[in-house]
Amino acid sequence: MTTEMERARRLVAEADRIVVLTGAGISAESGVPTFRGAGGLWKSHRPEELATPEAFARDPQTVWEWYAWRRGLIADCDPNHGHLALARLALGGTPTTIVTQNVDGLHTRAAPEAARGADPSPALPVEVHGAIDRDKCSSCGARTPGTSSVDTSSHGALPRCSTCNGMLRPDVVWFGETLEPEILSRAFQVAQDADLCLVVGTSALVQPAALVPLVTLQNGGALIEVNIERTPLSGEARVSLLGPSGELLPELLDVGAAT
Ligand code: BV8
Ligand code: ZN
Repeated sequence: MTTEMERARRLVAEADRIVVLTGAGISAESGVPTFRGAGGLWKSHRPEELATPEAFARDPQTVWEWYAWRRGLIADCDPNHGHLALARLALGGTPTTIVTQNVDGLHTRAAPEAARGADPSPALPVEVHGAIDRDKCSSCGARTPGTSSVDTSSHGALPRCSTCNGMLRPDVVWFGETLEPEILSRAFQVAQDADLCLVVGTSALVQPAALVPLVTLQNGGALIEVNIERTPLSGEARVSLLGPSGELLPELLDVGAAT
């Protein structure tokens, strides 16, 4: 009797081009809280409260406090076996592009770790919602490395751009903001070219990122979902693997979790 995992492994083995869409769930086993799960990031703060340009305009100190706290939390987290298994897939034979909604930078850190001295670039992700560890100037758009020690003691103490003195912000896409057009079109292009989409650890609620798997499906591709629960995409999946991605991805992608 063919198990779901065997069916999924065969789909991966037979795929010509793979696109991966990951969400906060892939980083849960690294210790990064998800957004909507129990004890999720947003339990303490609602997204409308803080991850919006309006919130930043109204109360930049509180928004910076939340991001500085998240930066500090993420700094203590490492890529897990799920990130590494995907990086090894992307560094292997089948052309694979990792598209992530996550801003935690863990896929970016997994790439060189998996490449072990080889060129890590095939495993570097398309970060459709930006990166929390980067700052962006609200005025001139200059991007610089961010720190988790942000002085939020007063409005005047908030970080400023060294070029134009504009207000710095975390280089992430907030609700109500459009994604960088060239990044979004690249994500849709690889989804269109793929004949297999692996959807890992996302509630598939946030648009337009959640359209990526549908683009692959519309072009006749197949979907494999890896999640600890069913989502709105589960019904569209050729195979739905229920369980933690840190355990299932090494098995699915044939890379031992131990390595
Ligand atoms: C846009 C960066 C055009 C910030 C993020 C009203 C006004 C304005 C816009 C809208 C509106 N109504 C709807 C919209 C569109 C809105 C949207 O989609 N809203 C949703 C909530 C309905 N989208 C936007 O605003 C986007 N821009 O549309 O621009 C526009 C402009 C104006 C007006 C209209 C349209 C911008 C969206 C980007 C938001 N920024 N992040 C920050 O992080 O601070 S999104 C944020 O959610 C994170 O990036 C996160 O990745 C993402 C998606 O969440 P998930 O990754 O899926 O995480 P979640 O916690 O939900 O789920 C975790 C999953 O993992 C669960 O399924 C769980 O079961 C699973 N899991 C848990 N553990 C494991 C696991 N799976 C496997 N293994 C485990 N161990
Ligand atoms: Zn500037």
